[in-house]
Amino acid sequence: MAKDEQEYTLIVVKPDGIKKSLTGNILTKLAEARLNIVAAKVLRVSRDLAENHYRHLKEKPFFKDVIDYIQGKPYGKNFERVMALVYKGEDAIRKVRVLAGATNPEEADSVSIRGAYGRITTRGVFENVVHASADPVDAEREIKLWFSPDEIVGDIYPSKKVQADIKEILVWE
Ligand code: IDP
Ligand code: MG
Repeated sequence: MAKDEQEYTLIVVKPDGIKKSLTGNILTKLAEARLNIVAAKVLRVSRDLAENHYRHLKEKPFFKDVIDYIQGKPYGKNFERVMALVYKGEDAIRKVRVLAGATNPEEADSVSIRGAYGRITTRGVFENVVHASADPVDAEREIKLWFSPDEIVGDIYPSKKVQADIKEILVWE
């Protein structure tokens, strides 16, 4: 990658981060990387999205627990949500991974997000508060999975206009 080339990375504040009221702390920590936010939203994670996002873990014994975890199932209805963001900047993927810390919260640097706020549950799930894309290929796949082009500021990947066959949409009363 050329030194001044812009990268994009997906960050997800997982349901444990929402439940522990950590969104502010996490965004403050991420500000250390001096990146730009180009997208943000709060959403419920469908089973389809969860399974697609974590498809590389399909054969792992903890797959079902990780799917339940990202959907917020263990925390109750109020916490079945996440905050998803796209950050842009030079070397964004690596910088965010450093601030997030190692996958296993017990091995993560103690001042990283996962080191400071994560834990391993009694079921053995790494409850590590945030997702952060691991490399450019993952980042592009994940950003396209979580966001549509019109939810992101700037044309980050090529997009096209299509005629949508809209049957019903929700509007304010
Ligand atoms: P990453 O989130 O650091 O990229 P991945 O290997 O992609 O790590 O795993 C996705 C998520 O699955 C982790 O963030 C963690 O919540 C969970 N996980 C990964 N490996 C394990 C494990 O060995 N035991 C329990 N949970 C795990
Ligand atoms: Mg990963």
